[in-house]
Amino acid sequence: MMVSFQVCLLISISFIAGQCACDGSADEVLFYQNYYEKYGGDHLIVSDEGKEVSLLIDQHTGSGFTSNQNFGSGDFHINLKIPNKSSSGIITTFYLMSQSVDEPNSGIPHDEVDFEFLGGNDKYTLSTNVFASDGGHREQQFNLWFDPTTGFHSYRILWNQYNIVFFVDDVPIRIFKNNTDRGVNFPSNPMHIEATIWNDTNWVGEVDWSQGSFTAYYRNFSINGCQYQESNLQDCYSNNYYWNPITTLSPEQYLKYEDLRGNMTYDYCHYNATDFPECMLNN
Ligand SMILES: *[C@@H]1O[C@H](CO)[C@@H](O)[C@H](O)[C@H]1NC(C)=O
Ligand SMILES: *[C@@H]1O[C@H](CO)[C@@H](O)[C@H](O)[C@H]1NC(C)=O
Ligand SMILES: *[C@@H]1O[C@H](CO)[C@@H](O)[C@H](O)[C@H]1NC(C)=O
Ligand SMILES: *[C@@H]1O[C@H](CO)[C@@H](O)[C@H](O)[C@H]1NC(C)=O
Ligand SMILES: *[C@@H]1O[C@H](CO)[C@@H](O)[C@H](O)[C@H]1NC(C)=O
Ligand SMILES: CC(=O)N[C@H]1CO[C@H](CO)[C@@H](O)[C@@H]1O
Repeated sequence: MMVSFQVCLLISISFIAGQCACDGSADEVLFYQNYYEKYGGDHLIVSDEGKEVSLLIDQHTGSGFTSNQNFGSGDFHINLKIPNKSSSGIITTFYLMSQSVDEPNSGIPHDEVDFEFLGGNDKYTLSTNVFASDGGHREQQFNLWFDPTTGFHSYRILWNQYNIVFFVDDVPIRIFKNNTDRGVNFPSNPMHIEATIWNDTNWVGEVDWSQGSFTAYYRNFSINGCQYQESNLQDCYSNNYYWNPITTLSPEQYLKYEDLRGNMTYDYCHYNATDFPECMLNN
């Protein structure tokens, strides 16, 4: 079953009304239709009648939300604005995950596909990572071509049986191919969506709590995903879902992708190629 409430509703409504509401603004999907609070209590605030959520972290706690459903494939997106102050030590995220953050011992293999902003003083590094039933360690990090603190930008993860593609404002910044036939691990378990704000002193430095609290803002809660129900993972590979036949970038996308590779500031393959067969493959 396709969980694209926005699309489905729009089509049925516009048929009845005989007019097209296709710009997506009229029937925006609201937070609680697809997500719920994971932790943080009053540090998670839903506003603008459900169209916006803010996640706050202070010395007491961070906060986060998670999707109602698990998915077997999809084209997942969110619009995000990260904290606009010196935020060393603070991490703002949007990611897919096979198990819940609070259930690390669930026995479900750990698959994860991450966007993580590593807050800094002047620079805001965007880190991406892939876990595939393993410990991850596949970081690739970028400096972006805009300031992610001043406005909302789109962060998107396409996940089908051929590849995972990370997009920022529709620019592909990373491709992780399914090369399981060549010994590369690839996420293969149902995943849900999470978004959090947290701190990690070891990874990104001390937090200066004297700055006060830190807030990230999220919008655009529609989900284009194949909802996972027990035993239908193969159905999620069907070409009836528009994202499944996507195996390559368009020439225009590829040019932008190549351009951005020059702005990669960290590549796990550079340091750790021998541990990861995908680093040895030249595609
Ligand atoms: C940072 O964002 C807050 C709202 O979250 C706003 O009130 C404040 O003016 C912003 N500060 C700067 C320096 O842009
Ligand atoms: C690469 O980074 C530089 C400096 O941070 C920036 O000026 C440029 O726009 C970036 N290019 C792309 C394609 O992101
Ligand atoms: C990865 O590709 C193989 C074929 O090479 C396929 O059998 C498998 O189902 C794919 N894995 C996922 C998770 O889509
Ligand atoms: C929500 O995100 C989708 C996918 O990036 C985009 O097509 C759509 O225009 C966005 N909607 C809003 C209201 O920003
Ligand atoms: C290299 O990968 C291994 C796991 O295969 C991990 O334990 C180690 O921390 C990684 N090193 C770096 C520098 O990422
Ligand atoms: C508010 C919050 O989540 N603080 C955490 C920051 O990181 C330290 C070290 O990992 C934790 O102990 C805090 O709980």
